[in-house]
Amino acid sequence: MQNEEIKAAILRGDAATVAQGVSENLEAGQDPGDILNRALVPPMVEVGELYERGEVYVPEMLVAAHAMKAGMEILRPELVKAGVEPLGKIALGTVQGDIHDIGKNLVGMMLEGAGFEVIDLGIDISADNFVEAARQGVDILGMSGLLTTTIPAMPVVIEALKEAGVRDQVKIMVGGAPVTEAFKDEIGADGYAPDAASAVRVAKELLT
Ligand code: B1M
Repeated sequence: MQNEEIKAAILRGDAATVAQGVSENLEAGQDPGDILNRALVPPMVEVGELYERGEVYVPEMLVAAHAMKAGMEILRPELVKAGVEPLGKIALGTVQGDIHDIGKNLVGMMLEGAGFEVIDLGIDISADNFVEAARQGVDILGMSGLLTTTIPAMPVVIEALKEAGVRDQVKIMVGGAPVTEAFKDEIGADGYAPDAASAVRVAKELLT
């Protein structure tokens, strides 16, 4: 299948065509890294830019991300076999006491679509679990929080990282509706993104 057809299928949220296209192209001997970079990443970049310009909204971004994920499920083992290096490794979780995960999942899907390896820690994640993820050797630790009552858990995680001696081994990105750039500065995180499209940009900046 032509890359253009896969791209168009992602943009219209047609997961079945994306999965079929990725399978066909792998069977035809196409390089897994090429499929990622030429067919799956470009439409996610495009949808992120459209979102930032206010030309599409969260639902469009979600359907595109779901379609991209259908292709990634097939491609991921082949990327590993081929030794294709991800842009970076990021562990994402919703902070303790908070079970909102729609935004976190969207951020994860957009990051995956951009070529990051994403470890989804889940929801209601304790400081100890974030510390453990940092110890596993990720580049970025991402904390999501949707409640004004739960985002105070973010500085608690940062303190726990310091106490465990791993704060300097990871970059910390924070986000979620009540989180702001000023809050990020106040708690000593490294990056803040207001939405999933800018989370990709911020994650790339944190690794340069
Ligand atoms: Co809740 N809820 N909720 N809720 N909920 C809000 C957040 C609320 C604003 C609704 C309201 O009152 N108007 C309010 C919070 C008020 C406040 O804190 N000031 C609220 C409340 C109060 C509660 C409960 C306490 C209600 C109750 O039980 N009395 C309860 C708390 C449960 C808990 O967590 N312990 C609760 C429960 C729930 C549901 C379970 C029913 C459900 C969650 C389902 C789920 O996530 N699986 C839910 C929902 C759906 C919402 C609303 C309606 C939508 C949230 C959402 O998914 N938005 C929300 C009201 C609203 O926002 N209109 C609300 C869409 C999503 C794509 O956006 O999550 O902001 P968002 O993510 C964005 C950015 O923030 C950013 O990128 C994302 C994509 O663009 N982002 C990051 C997010 N994480 C990031 C991380 C990053 C970077 C960017 O880096 C790591």
